[in-house]
Amino acid sequence: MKIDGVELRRAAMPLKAPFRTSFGTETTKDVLFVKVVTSESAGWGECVAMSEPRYCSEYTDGAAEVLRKFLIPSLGELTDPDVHALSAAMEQFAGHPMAKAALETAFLDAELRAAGTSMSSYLGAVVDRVPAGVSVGIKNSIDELLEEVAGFLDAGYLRIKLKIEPGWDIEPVRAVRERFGDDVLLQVDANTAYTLADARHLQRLDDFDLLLIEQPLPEEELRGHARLAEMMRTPVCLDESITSAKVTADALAIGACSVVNIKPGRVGGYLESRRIHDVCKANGIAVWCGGMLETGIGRAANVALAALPGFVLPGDTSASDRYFAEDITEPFVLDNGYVKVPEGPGIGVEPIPDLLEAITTSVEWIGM
Ligand code: OSB
Ligand code: MG
Repeated sequence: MKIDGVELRRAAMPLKAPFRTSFGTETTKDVLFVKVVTSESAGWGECVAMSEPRYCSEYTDGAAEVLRKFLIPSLGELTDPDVHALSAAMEQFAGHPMAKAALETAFLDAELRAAGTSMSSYLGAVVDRVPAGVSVGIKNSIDELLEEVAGFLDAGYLRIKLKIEPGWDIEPVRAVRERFGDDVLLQVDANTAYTLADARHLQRLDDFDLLLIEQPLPEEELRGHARLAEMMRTPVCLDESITSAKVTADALAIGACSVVNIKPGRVGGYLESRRIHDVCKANGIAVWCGGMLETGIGRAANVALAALPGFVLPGDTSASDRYFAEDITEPFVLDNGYVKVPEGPGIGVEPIPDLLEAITTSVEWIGM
């Protein structure tokens, strides 16, 4: 398979409502789509970097630059590449996992489409639908929060994740438990907003029977998480800290977490995601699939990954209408709390040309 070139496409997807976390508020999703065109097919990837480097060091403009300047040109040296060769070629450059993941996924999609194989069967999926959770942003009031959670439970979501930060933690969790009961699968995500000095405060969350607390401490603090995990009954889950299969193995070895959020963009793609899944499964550690407000392109691949056997908890694999009034692919919908795994070749969905054009802000072609 010969690579003819790569299209980088920037788009602005309006969000139905602002999404607030401990690190900032998003109102529009700044997306970078990567389309790889080969002698036999074309494939799509969605870069999950955000417009500003707040969740991690990558950001959309930076990802576009590293793709056009280093990652895409490095493929020119490859003759008849497969996804492993492509992935190896990108390893000469440090960091930038989200940019790498987008290019690797676009190529893998093209490769699988040419072979007539679905992403889910390629990765090793064992189910044809996955349970959907939803991530609920920080609100201005408890009333607003309860109204939003009620809407998501009515829609059928099987698990609720509340974003927390100092000043918005114990009371919102208590309010959701009191209003919706103990049967709701409930978890929280701090996006690194606490320090180990907050351990006594965070212990108060133990009263609410949470599934897990996600990334309470900064990314580098594996030992801090291990210490916190000893002090809390609530299982500690890592998101930002999990940057590779090697880091995952180290985190598990020291007891830094007992649950892992796998986000393909954060770890450099679906091949590394599968390795993390395998490490966790071999250690009896539950994993679930995180999200980065993906459009249907990124969502399709995430849902395929979430169909692997180690994904035993509902992911942030929500329906398209969680964030978007109109997705750019055929929308992902909730059916009794589940989202269907696409069956077609590759990621199994494509952008609808008119809808993609409508949100596109720039297009650039990089020939080989
Ligand atoms: O920490 O999981 C996170 C969104 C952007 C950046 C980081 C995170 C999130 C979410 C939303 O929690 C996940 C989603 O619904 O796509
Ligand atoms: Mg998180």
